[in-house]
Amino acid sequence: MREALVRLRTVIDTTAYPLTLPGADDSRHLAAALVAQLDDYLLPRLARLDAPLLVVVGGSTGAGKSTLVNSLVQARVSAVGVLRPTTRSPVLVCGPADSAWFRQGDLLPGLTRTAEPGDRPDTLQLVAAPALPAGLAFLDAPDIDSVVDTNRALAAQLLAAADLWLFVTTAARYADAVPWELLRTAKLRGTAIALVLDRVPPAATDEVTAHLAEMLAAHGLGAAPLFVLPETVVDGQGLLPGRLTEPLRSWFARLAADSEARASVIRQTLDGAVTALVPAIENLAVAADQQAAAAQALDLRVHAAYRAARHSVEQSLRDGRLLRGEVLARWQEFVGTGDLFRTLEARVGRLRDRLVAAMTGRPAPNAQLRTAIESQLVTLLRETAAVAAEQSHAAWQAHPAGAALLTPELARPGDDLPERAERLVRDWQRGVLELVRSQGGDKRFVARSAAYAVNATGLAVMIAVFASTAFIPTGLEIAAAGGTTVAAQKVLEAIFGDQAIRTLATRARSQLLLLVDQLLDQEAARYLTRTAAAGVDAGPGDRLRDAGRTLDAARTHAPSGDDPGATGPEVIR
Ligand SMILES: Nc1nc2c(ncn2[C@@H]2O[C@H](COP(=O)(O)OP(=O)(O)OP(=O)(O)O)[C@@H](O)[C@H]2O)c(=O)[nH]1
Ligand SMILES: [Mg+2]
Repeated sequence: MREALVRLRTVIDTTAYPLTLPGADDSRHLAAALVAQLDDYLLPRLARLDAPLLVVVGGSTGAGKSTLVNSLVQARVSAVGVLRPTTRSPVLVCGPADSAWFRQGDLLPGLTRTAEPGDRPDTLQLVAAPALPAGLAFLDAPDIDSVVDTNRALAAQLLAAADLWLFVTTAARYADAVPWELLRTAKLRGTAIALVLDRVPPAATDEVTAHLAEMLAAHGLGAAPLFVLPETVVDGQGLLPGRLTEPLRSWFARLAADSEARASVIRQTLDGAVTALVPAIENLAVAADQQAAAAQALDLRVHAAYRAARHSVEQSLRDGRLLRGEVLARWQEFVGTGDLFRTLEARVGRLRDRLVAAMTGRPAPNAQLRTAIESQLVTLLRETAAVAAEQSHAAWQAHPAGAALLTPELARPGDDLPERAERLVRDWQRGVLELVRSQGGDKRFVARSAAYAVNATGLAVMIAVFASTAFIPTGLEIAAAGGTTVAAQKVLEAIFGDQAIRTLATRARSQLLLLVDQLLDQEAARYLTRTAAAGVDAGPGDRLRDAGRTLDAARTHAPSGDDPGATGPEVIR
């Protein structure tokens, strides 16, 4: 059982709910509360079943909790006051024999033990009271419905560490909502409870007691003993008259004296707390799975946007869209004014050879064409990346978890995108020339391919990549109208008719798309790293459920007889 709980603690502690989803806050709190309860109570209690029974005194502010604790131990161990709330730092009173156990700090290890009164919520003042029998300790907690946040949180934490809740309410406050919420929790957890109805005006005793008893029965808490204390004046020490607290004191004295009875209270609360873990874990498992699903959904949206971007680049290469404007003009200039076009004849030799032959000795190929290709491609990449960023941003904006991860700059491509796109195109162009040089074919070609020829062929290959087949009319017959456009077309047709150029173009195209993929991957990573950094694990729900099943198997199932809670409490006056 202990092992199962230790394992469960690790799993709960390492499961995060970082994405902003409905209920994620609740899950984070629940997980933190469970880890706290395991550390504060379940693990130390399981390790020492015979440790003293801890009664945590809880209730609304001013109900008289501190006064009651002081009265039960016959000493002013906890400050009482008129300023609400008075108790801010918990005070634990035990018999001298039990001091060592509580001082040792296994229980509620997060609270620093002190001997002096204080008002820090992270300390626990320990007081030994000779009037208190061994085996029993009272913890005076801050108010449960406090205006002070830390008080409320601390009170809940302390109640989760109790073997027995002693709930203190008053004739004026017993119907308040907050105590009943906590009592419901206690009932769900199977925590052992006793109640004190304090400061009851004698005339109203029957009515108020009956009503409270009714409420308790309706909440299934009828089995809890209910102590009714009439309104009274406190003595000079601020203590209640002994005769009024006598029934409570003797009830606790009997409990302290009877190790069987104490063990049974402890078992009840312990079993209840462990049993309550099972649905809580399922709760967390569902939330953890939602986190994983949301992270995945966010990633999918980004993948979809950047896949579409890649597709759009591919499409632009295929439909000849890039072979327009400046690029086309430069290409026409490049081929139309040189010997290239003039030497071009249908069905004559290999175009590549002719290209080389025609261009040998010409001035350097048009650097402007290369620049035009570069800027055309860079523009395409920038536009495509902008669309993908916008789409991803819009998709995340529409998702609560996505919106929380967004920052404004994600709506645009990365700042360094223009630079990277330019580098990409230059790298690609260099790669194409390298390809022409190395894959250019036979020795004859290589021998002839001076730097100039390599450049010319490289440009033709780039144009072929841009043109793709879609741009080229299928028939080779072109109306013999003059003009450079027709000339350029013819050259393109010839280029596409040339197998070597086609092969080179296919490779150059793949290389370009590979570089584009890398570029877009980097762009998408700006988003994907955010979901990754949020730290949602894969399959977190299963890990939790698995740990829950192990615990369930280790659990000693308490026999569930008739629920005595529905009948009505034993009222002690
Ligand atoms: N007359 C009368 N006064 C009481 C009784 N019980 C408590 N008081 C007074 O009510 C005030 C509040 O009592 P505390 O014991 O400090 O109340 P508490 O529940 O500990 O309050 P917090 O620490 O603020 O949560 C003090 O002034 C007490 O003296 C009682 O039975 N009769
Ligand atoms: Mg108090």
